[in-house]
Amino acid sequence: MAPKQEKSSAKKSSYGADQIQVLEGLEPVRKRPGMYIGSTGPDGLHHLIWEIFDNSRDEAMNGYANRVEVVLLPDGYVRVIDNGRGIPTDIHPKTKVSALETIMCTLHAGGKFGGEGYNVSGGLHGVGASVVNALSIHTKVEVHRDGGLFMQEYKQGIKKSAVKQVGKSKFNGTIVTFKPDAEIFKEGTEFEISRVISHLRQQAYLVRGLTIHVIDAREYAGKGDFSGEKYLTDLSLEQPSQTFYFEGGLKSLVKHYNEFSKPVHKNIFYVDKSAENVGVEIALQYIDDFPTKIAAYANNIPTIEGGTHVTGFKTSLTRLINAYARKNGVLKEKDENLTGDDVLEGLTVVISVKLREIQFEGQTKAKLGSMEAQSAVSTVFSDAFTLFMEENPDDAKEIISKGLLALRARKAAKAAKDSVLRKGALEGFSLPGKLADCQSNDPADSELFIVEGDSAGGTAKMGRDRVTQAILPLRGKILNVERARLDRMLGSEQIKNLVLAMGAAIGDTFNIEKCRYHKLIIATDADVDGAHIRTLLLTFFYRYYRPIIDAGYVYIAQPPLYKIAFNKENHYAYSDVEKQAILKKLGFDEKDTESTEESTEPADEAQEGDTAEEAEEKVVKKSNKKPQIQRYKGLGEMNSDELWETTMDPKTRTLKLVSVHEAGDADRTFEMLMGSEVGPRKSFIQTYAKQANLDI
Ligand code: 1YM
Repeated sequence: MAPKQEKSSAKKSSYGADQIQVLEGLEPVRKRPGMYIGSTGPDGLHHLIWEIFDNSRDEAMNGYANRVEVVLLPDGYVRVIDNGRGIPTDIHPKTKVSALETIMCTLHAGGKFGGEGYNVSGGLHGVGASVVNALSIHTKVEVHRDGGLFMQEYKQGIKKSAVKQVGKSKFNGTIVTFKPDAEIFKEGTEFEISRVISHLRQQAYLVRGLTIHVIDAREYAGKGDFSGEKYLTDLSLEQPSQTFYFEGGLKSLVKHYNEFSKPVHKNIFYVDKSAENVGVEIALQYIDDFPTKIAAYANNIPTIEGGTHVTGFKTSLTRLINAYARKNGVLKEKDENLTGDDVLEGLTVVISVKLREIQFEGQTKAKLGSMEAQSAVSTVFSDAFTLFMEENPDDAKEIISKGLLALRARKAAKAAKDSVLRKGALEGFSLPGKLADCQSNDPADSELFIVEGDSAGGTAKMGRDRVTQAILPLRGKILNVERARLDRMLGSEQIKNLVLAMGAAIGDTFNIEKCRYHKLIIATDADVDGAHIRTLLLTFFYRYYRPIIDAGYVYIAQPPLYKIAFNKENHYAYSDVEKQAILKKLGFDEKDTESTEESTEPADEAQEGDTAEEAEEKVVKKSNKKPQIQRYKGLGEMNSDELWETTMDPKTRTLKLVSVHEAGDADRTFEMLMGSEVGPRKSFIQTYAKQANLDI
């Protein structure tokens, strides 16, 4: 395709060949490719595309191009096209060769972009087109510029001939077509389209208004050779292709990140301004969840380890939110400030800075070191975010409530730790009186049943295998207090007993090696209180004993929901479906059953013509009347044999292993239950009241 000229190419070319610094040849690149592209594996291979693409993208960021196409061609070729000014082709005064040739055939020649705009070139090692050229078996550059079409080809970085004008052109732009050298990329030269797409999609977010077209034309072999322009002029739209264009830039990216979460405020904050010659673009929105997502870029390079721009942002955010909360009386004089961590909870933010001179810390370029980025981010963000909060008071209110919730949770956790760790609280390490311990000293064999209520505790004590099973009853009442907070619970005798029984301490002194049981089994009733206590215990484990969950020590007991007594035998059902199945097996329907009394209605008479089984079934029905179904609401309703048989006997019971994921859900549920919103709590209790029996 001859690049079409679109609206953005209005600025005048600013480049003159005399601006290029001339440096060494390309042998070092072929000798030690890893030094220039990181590796010669798939990462390095794909890096070649990013390098060429980066030049087009820089041209777009400087305002001269607004369209880039990346095409995977048959035979391992890649083509990158932009509608920028075209790489200059005039003769360099010192070297007496074309600027294009200098850029393609010498090392470190691509970096000087003059004083105008940003020098945002900077792939992994800031090397540019010459490295790609050196590592390709064949490269061809076509430049549409100054009314002409110029061309040069290379083999392993060495030119085949001088830059030639091969025709006229009414367009401006650059086309680079290259085929990675299989001699260098020994692991293979096959590009992965999904990887290309995901990288370029990301880039499209970072350069607002840039259209990136990705085409996989690899299957399209046979029509014309690679040097023809047919692929693009005639055929590109028949190929599987994707186009990325994000009008909103980083705002669109935040929206994309938060797609499946519930935002706590409606408007996404967005700013794009410069200060101290640093371009700063930031978009953010809070979601109703805990994790913080910070995506930071410097000159479009992901800075995974953060750096000065992230520091500048975090400091300002904390300061601004506290200032706003105080100004509006949400935080009173005596209240303590929200911390950095408080204001980060649930935050999705993308920070992108553009600098002329960029400094990274360490070798990987994963952390920005440029100090001017810190103050620039601080300046730009402070002004814009203050304005945002003033203009969007509803959003501001939600953001601050979110921070306050985090602060409360943090204080609760600290209070809890202090109270449990209070000097002496765990001293002497005597086991709690409530605990009916097991005889075994081997944690791997030992189980702790955490049972709701003294009465169920008593039954469990009688039913258990005392060699391996310990019972700790938790008094329901205390834990049942609907609105009690975790800190108070931890101050409670009940939870302290649990901590002592487990033997692994808590907080800084926690040591999983000391855990006295490798199975901690939560056994609560199948009702709303039970669900509540289970949520609380899971939250407790999630917040204070995550490694114990990770180790797979935490379980939920699965007591049966129904006892079906029939013909002097007991059957247990753990779900409604199972109840139906058992009844069916016994030859009954739900309507034939009784929940309490025995039926007096006559059963069918056996008739002649019945099969043997039918006759037998009817006899059974006749002689034993209807099955009785008992619904268990609590563990205390079972006798010790029943409890052993159904819930505790390792040979017959089922236990549900608790995953971190599940405990995390409990933690969120807990927050919801303890939070100030009444609505969700009410609906939780209503749902649970209905579901509790199905759920266990
Ligand atoms: C498909 C790859 O390389 N496009 C591209 C590169 C350059 C220019 C335009 C450009 C830059 C400038 C002036 C300038 C480059 N120029 C240089 C150098 N696409 C692709 N498009 N005129 C044109 O920055 O002043 C290096 S890259 F060094 F010659 F200026």
